[in-house]
Amino acid sequence: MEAELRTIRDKVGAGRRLSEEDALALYRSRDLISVGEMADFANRRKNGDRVYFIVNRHINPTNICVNRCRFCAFSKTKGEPLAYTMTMEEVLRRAEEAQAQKATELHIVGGLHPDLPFDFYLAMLGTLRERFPSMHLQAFTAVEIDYFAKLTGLPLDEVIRRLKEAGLGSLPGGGAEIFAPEVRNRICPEKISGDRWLEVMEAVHAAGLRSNATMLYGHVETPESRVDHLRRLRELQDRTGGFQSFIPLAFHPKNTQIAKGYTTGLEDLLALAVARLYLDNFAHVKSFWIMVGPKLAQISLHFGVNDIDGTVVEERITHAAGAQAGQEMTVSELVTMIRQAGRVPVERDTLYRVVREWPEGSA
Ligand code: V47
Ligand code: SF4
Repeated sequence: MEAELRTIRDKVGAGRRLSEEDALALYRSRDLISVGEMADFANRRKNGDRVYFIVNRHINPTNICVNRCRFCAFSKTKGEPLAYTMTMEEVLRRAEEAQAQKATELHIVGGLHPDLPFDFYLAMLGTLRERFPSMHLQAFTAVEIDYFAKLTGLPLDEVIRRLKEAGLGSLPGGGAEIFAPEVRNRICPEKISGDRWLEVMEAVHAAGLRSNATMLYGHVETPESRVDHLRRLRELQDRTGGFQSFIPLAFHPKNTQIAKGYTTGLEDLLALAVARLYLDNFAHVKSFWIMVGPKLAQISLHFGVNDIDGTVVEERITHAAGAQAGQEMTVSELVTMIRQAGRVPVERDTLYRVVREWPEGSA
């Protein structure tokens, strides 16, 4: 093992916090197995053998977006041929399907539409809550929450209060991308700053809602900017404790304005393992199998990951950018994948409460 890694291994073993230099050394290491072993150790100390998954359904009510980030193949400008906005009936039909499949969560994110009013989103949450009272509504990235504040002129905490009152249960982690301005300005110049993303999340946590955090990697960012991103997340988490899980998102280049190849298996596994080791105040590190593929998602369970997202059913954002994976995974496929990795599958709800466990030997 490299000398630098040995020092890091000692820290991990003693439960000591890693520095930014440590995280950088981990990203630069090619000793994948040693890094994975450390991440696996840190994960199992926290989560034992249990690996979570959720039965959920993604809904993207509109792809019309005024931001048009350079890495985004999903968004369209109003009037373009493939631009769409779902009617309430179309949203409800998807929610009904989710209910029939015993989903416990709807994951709802979309573009920043130039003329849908805030009331549209409040009505959507209200109707979903009324029709599906047991379904958790995980909706709107911090970018959308900021947009609602701009649209209405209301203060951030009032926007969040109204959404919560209408049925919002928690926030997904999207829109974080890479916080460092020199990278952010190149990949999504119109998007809110990293500082603002963190400010919105702080307000969300203060309102008593949990959220996730993400990092988009594999484009023009540097290892330093990734470490900076993780450092800012760890600092906010120290203050609020409101983040539930961290999900690294692998950049998919097709149909985007960023000329780059797909990420490799080594990059994907390192992104997950380094997050597990550096983000010592995050309980959960999640593989989004849609992005890394089901095979690597399974292997990642030995590289610090304790959560696989999810049944999903319909995925537009990564598939618009060339994702090769399917869009839906069944419960039995998820259970088999986790079991084969030698772990205990646990179906969770959004807040990580156990819905069902599959202990060894159970059917
Ligand atoms: O913010 C957009 C990413 C995010 C591309 O919180 C792309 O549990 C790769 O955040 N290649 C939205 N990624 C999705 C998201 C998410 C997904 C699953 C689970 C959770 C969670 C959150 O998708 C965007 C952006 O970072 N994205 N375009 C692309 N071409
Ligand atoms: Fe719009 Fe989000 Fe796509 Fe950026 S990533 S263009 S904000 S939908």
